Formats: sequence, structure tokens, C-alpha cells
Amino acid sequence: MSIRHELPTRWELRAVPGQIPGDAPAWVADAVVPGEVPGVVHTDLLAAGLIPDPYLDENESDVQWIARTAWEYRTELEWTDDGADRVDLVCDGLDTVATVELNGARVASTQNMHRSYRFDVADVLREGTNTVVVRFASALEHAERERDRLGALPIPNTASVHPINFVRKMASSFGWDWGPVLTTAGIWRPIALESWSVARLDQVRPAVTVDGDVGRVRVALDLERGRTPEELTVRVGIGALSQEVLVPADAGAAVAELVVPDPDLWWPRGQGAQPLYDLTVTLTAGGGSGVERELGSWQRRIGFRTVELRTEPDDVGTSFALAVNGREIFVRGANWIPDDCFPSRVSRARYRRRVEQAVDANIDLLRVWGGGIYESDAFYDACDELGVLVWQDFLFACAAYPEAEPIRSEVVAEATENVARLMPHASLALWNGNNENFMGWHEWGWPERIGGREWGLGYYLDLLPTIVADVDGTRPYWPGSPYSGSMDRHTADDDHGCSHVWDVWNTTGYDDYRARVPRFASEFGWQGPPAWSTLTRAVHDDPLLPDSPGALAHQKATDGNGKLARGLAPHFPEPVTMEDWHFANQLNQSRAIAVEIEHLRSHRGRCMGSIVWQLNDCWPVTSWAAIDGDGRPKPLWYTLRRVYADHLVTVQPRGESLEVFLVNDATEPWPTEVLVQRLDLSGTVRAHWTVDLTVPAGDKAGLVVPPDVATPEDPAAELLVVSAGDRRATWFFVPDKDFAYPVAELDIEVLPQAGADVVVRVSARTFVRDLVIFADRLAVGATVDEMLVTLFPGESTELRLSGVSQVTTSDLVGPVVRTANDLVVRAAAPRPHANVR
Ligand code: BMA
Repeated sequence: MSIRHELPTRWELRAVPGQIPGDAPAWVADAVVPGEVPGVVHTDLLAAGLIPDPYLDENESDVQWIARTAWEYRTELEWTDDGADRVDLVCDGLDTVATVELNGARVASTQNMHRSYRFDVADVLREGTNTVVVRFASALEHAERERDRLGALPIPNTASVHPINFVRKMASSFGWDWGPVLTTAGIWRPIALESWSVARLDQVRPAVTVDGDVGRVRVALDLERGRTPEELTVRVGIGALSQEVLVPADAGAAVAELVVPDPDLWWPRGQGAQPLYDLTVTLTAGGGSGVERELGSWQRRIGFRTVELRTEPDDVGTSFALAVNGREIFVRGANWIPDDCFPSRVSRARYRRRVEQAVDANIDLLRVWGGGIYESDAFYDACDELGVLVWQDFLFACAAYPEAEPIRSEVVAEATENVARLMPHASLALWNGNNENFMGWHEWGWPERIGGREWGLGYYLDLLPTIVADVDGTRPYWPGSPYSGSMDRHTADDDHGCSHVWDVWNTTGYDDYRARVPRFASEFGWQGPPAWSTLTRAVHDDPLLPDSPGALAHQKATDGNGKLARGLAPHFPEPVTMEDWHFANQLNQSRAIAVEIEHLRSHRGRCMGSIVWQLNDCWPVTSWAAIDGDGRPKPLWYTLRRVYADHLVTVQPRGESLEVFLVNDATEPWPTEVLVQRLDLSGTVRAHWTVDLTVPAGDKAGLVVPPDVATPEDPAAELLVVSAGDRRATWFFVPDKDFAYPVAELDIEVLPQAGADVVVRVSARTFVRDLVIFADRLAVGATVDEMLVTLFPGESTELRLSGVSQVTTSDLVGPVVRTANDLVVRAAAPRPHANVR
């Protein structure tokens, strides 16, 4: 039986003498601190109190020396020979350029964070006490040496200055336009000794397919043999079904197939249920002689579903749509980045929580972006259970990559391993070759800089699709995000394949989202600051301003604040105070993304997906995220929940007209009465129109609003309100800054408490738009169930606050309670808070 013996979790960590840079603090030479495994150097030094928290203020710059230091992890382990044929040291993840020594003998050297390693150490392991040393060289300097040896290739010009493309390590750890430069090292995933005899299960690859009413699981597996060749038995089972295969003594692989009649199908959330089946594989010896010995076993949960990427020529260009169990779905997705700069501290519970937050915002797909990592199984487990499809990038982002050795072999090893590792997950829907590297070629002037050299194209068009087909064979592959289906066609061609829409944020402003109709938008985003309590936990500038030093250290985008200001100016008056800057930019972020997603969904059919940049953050920062680095939802998160709901009502300008679109992404038809009203700010109906209709499942309906309803008498003081069942959409004829907002008058009442939550009733005496209660300003752990509520005079809403008690109405004033009104009408008035400038 294969037995796993975890290594101690407590190691000793020290810097390697002679490999400490001149700018390191003096204590580094002598310090020996506890090294937590799994873990990394930064978190160990932080736990030991030797470095400041790099997430706070400008501390990031004080810890840069760590990346140019070599680090040694050392531990002792007791070993008693258990008579096994083999004892392997199994490293699930080493970050990154490491040598491994056991009792002074070098057993291995590694240079890839994205794969695991297994070394036969039986010969060097001793009875009694053994010493394990893992020494990490500077990955940054390794990358620089490889760059110098092979010749530089383009890197992400706006995101990092380091040669991320010359070492197989999480690219964003070298800095990104939302992330700090915290290039760490360490034993970032579990490490153990594994003893086994006769044979062990190596790679197990379950290919799950559905054929009519029949599910099939074809399990291909590789075996590693020990000293004595023996005939073996592989048994594959799901519940009462099982299949046995005899493996001859000289064979190193086997295939077993299970046929499951009438399996319950796995669906993404909103489309059906997520039934998962336990699949077990056991390996035994001695079956023939009657004394069967179990050598090893493997269990995973699988789901039965088909997934296709449909890219067909059509009258527009080339479609791009995911179909699950034959049903094309409009993807309501978000991009996922590493949830922490140090992924070793992302627990199973934190993964689960974050995926739940995605689900609660009606997200049905997460794209694991190529500058991060192949996530831990805990992430994909949560996605399997909660019905979130996963689009997984291979780890190539915004750079040209060498195809020379040893990088090429590392790419083969990591891709093969991760395609196999992630195969059991029903949620995994698509493998994608790279992030924006084709944009680099078509839009960032790479051809001139690269000349005739290799730059990764061979990976994306040849190597990676071959690995996906050979190892898995059930999942679609697409070469890049974005990619229009051919290198001869410009990446920015919206009529073909998937697109990234970034010109809008970078330059043109969000009204321009409506100028482009991609077939599938796999990235678009708008920045906003993190929650106030997150920002003020991380940045202690006094005064705190958008461009005070600590705040700027938490804004990594090129000219990020300039883009925020230019993106705000067409919509809101220039903010006077920091508090207004914060709220205005959070609100503007929500507005921008609502414009794009409602636009994309109104083109359902031609466009079949929206993946907003980005769901999460890896630290507290002003970024495109909907959930900030402390896990708090920004106003954008509430907007995503609304615009990604199964039923969407939206008003869209089309030519000279206004059109109401009803989009139904549920599985049942949507019969509804649509009421379109033009109202003034007192709530008086100036014109109205009603229609009864049924929107089929997976479809949309468009209704041109009659001109008398669509045409305001006073554009600055009227709006359209469209109601369909419990859905309501608004259309304003002028931007906020030109709207005749009244001073918001609200009656706020804290209702008698029932249970732990506090319920607040807000009644409007005037028209108010985008009412928000910032619960985190009442208590750092507090949350609110809804944001951005629009009310007419006489209307009220009840908001539920969790994680806070003892709220009184005197707490519920600015800046806890905000509305769009007060950004506009009070912009010129004298303010009690610190000025922005
Ligand atoms: C996209 C992503 C990231 C980047 C984001 C925001 O290009 O692929 O590279 O962080 O834009 O600029």
C-alpha cells in the first residue's frame, strides 16, 4: 500500500550566506525564523515580525531585497524503514528555482512553480533522523540570466518591468497593473514522503463523456513499477458499478471504462443541477493467488456533461459560444486572478467563500487568467459544487515566450500535469492558450521587436492543443484571449472569436462600449477604489488623497488616477473631497460595467458571453475588481448581481430610437407585462406604454419605445422607467452632472430588531438615485444586502445590515449613507471633509 508521510509543517528558514543583496537589512545575515510549510518567505518573515506588512502603505518598496536573496528551508524528520520498494519525496509545489538536499546529498533541482515533483530518495534516506534542505535561488535573477542567455523578448509594457517570460513562476508576482512586486520563494504546496511497493498509480485521467442517455468514464492510467514485476488489477467504480482490468506484469498503463446508464447531468448554475458522482480507482496485486493486497487508490468527484466551444462561420463572421449538454449559453462571467499575492495562504474555505460570492452575483463562469496559477483543487471543487464553469488559461500572459530549452520542456511538463490534474472537474469547460499575446503581436509592435525568433506561437497553435487532445480529449481548446480564429485576422476584429474591450477604459469613455459588438467579450473592465474600510486599513496617509503617497502605491495602473478622472468627467462633477472621490469612482465603475454588460446581453445571439475584468483582488488596491482585496464587495458587485440576473430589462439606444430589451437566460419562458413610463421627478407619469409578451428561454425580445414615450419634454428632469415583473430598468436622457437632481431627502428608520441583522427602512421624500448604505463604515465586518437603489418620492426600501448591532438613525448620515444626488447637487457646496486637492 502506498503510504504518505507528511513532512513537518515547521521548518527553519534563513537567508543563504553570500547570497544576500547589499540593500537587505543587517539582521538578515543571522536571522533564523520558523518556516511554515506550505508557505513562502514573505509570510514567514511577516509572522516572525521581521518585515512590515507589504500590503500596507508603501511597505512594498521596503521588502524588494527579498527577491534578490537566496533562501534556505531546513527540517529534520524521523524515518523508520517500512520495507517498501521505493520511498519518494513528493513536492506538490516548489516556488521556484530550488535545489533539494537530503542528508547532504542533492536529490534534485527545479525551476517551475507550476508543476509537482517526485524524487526517489530511498538510497539517501536513513533510519532515524534525516535532514531535508530546500534552497531557493532568486527566481528574478534566474529569469534575468535566462533572458540574457536567450535574448530579451517583449514583456507586458504596462504591467511589469521584469522578465516574467523567462521563468515558470506566477507572472503577477513580478508586479501587475493591479498587483505589487512581491516576488517570493518557498515550499508553497504540501511536501511528503511516499513509500510504496510493487507499483503505484501515477497519472489517472478520467475522460467523462455523455452519449445519448449513456454516460461513459474512460479511465486511462499510468503505473510506476517497483522492484518486482507482478500482474495487477485495476478496479474502477462509481457506486455499485465497477469494472476490473488485469494489467500484465510488463505493462505500465491501463484503461478501464465504465458505462453509466441515464446519469443525472451536471449543469452550470441556473441551467440545472450539479450532481456529482464519486469515482474510485484501486490498484491491487496478488488477485490471482487469492491474497489480494491493495497497492493504492484514488478518488475524485466527476460530473456528466458535454461541453463544446462553437466557433462557426456565419453571416457576421465567426461565432464564439459555449454549449453545455448541447445547449448554448450566454456566459455571465468574471475574470479570476490569484486571490492573494501569496497563494499558499488561500485556504479551502476562502476559495469556497470567493466562489460563493461569484455565484451570489449571478456569475456562471470564472476565467482563471494566464498571469496567475493553475489553482488548487479546492477552487475547482467549489466550482463543481456550485455550478460555475471554468475557463482555464495556460500560464502565458502579455509577453512573448521563448520556446527554447529548458523552458519548452517545463511547459510540456506543467501542461501535461495540469490538464490531467484538472480533468475530473465537471466545471472545467475550456482550455485557453494565452492572455493577450496575440494582441502583443497585432497591436503592440512585437513583430519588429521579435524579428524571426520564436515567441510562443508554437505553444498556442501546436503544442498546447496537442496536449489537451492527447491527455484529455474531451475539452475544447482555444489559442488565445483575445483571438479571432486566425493569425491572419487582426485580434481586434470583433466579428470573429473572442475580444478584449480595453480602449474604452484606457481612452474613449464608457458610452463607447455601445460602439462595439464582440461575439464574446472575454475582458473589459473599469477601475474603482476598494471599500473605504479596506482602503483605510491599508493606507494611513494623512491627509488621505487619491494621489497621496500610500494611495498611489495602491494604484498600479499606468496613469490610473488620470483615467479615473477622465472617465468620470463626462458623468459627474469633479469630486471635491476624498470621500466624494471614493464614492463617485465606485459609482462610476458600476455605471460603466452596467453599460457594457447590458449592451452585450441586448445583443444576445450575435454576442454569447461577457467576462468582466475582474472578480477579485490579491491585495487592497484600486482596481477593476468587484470584490476588493479584503473580500468586501464593491458597489460593482451589486450591479453585477443585477445585470447578470436570469431576467434582464434594459433600455438601449439603437439608431434614433430607444429600445427596451428583455433578456431571458433562465430555462423557462418568461411571460410578462412590460410597462414603459416616462416620469418626472415627482413621480408623475408624463407618458406610458404597455406590452404583453413572452420571452422564450435562452432568448431576448426587443421593443422600440414609441416616440411620444421616448421623447422627454425636459431631458434634465425626466426619466424612463421600465418595469417587467420584479425587474425595473431606468433610462436617463442626460448624464448625471446635467441632471436636475434635488437635494436628497430621506426618512431613515431602524426597524425593531428581529434576529441578528439590523433592518433599515429608507423612505424618499424626493427622487433619489443610487442610494447606498456603506455598512463597513459602521463596523468593519458589516455588510448590506442591497446597494444602488433608486426611489421616487413616497417610495421606500428596506436594507438589511449584517455584522453590526446598535445602529441608530444618527449613525445613518453621510458618509455612511450616500446617493448620486449628493455627488451632483452638493459638489459646489463647502464640505466638512479633507479636500481632494
Ligand atoms: C487585461 C488583463 C491584465 C490586466 C488588465 C487590466 O489586459 O489581461 O493583463 O491586468 O487587462 O489592464
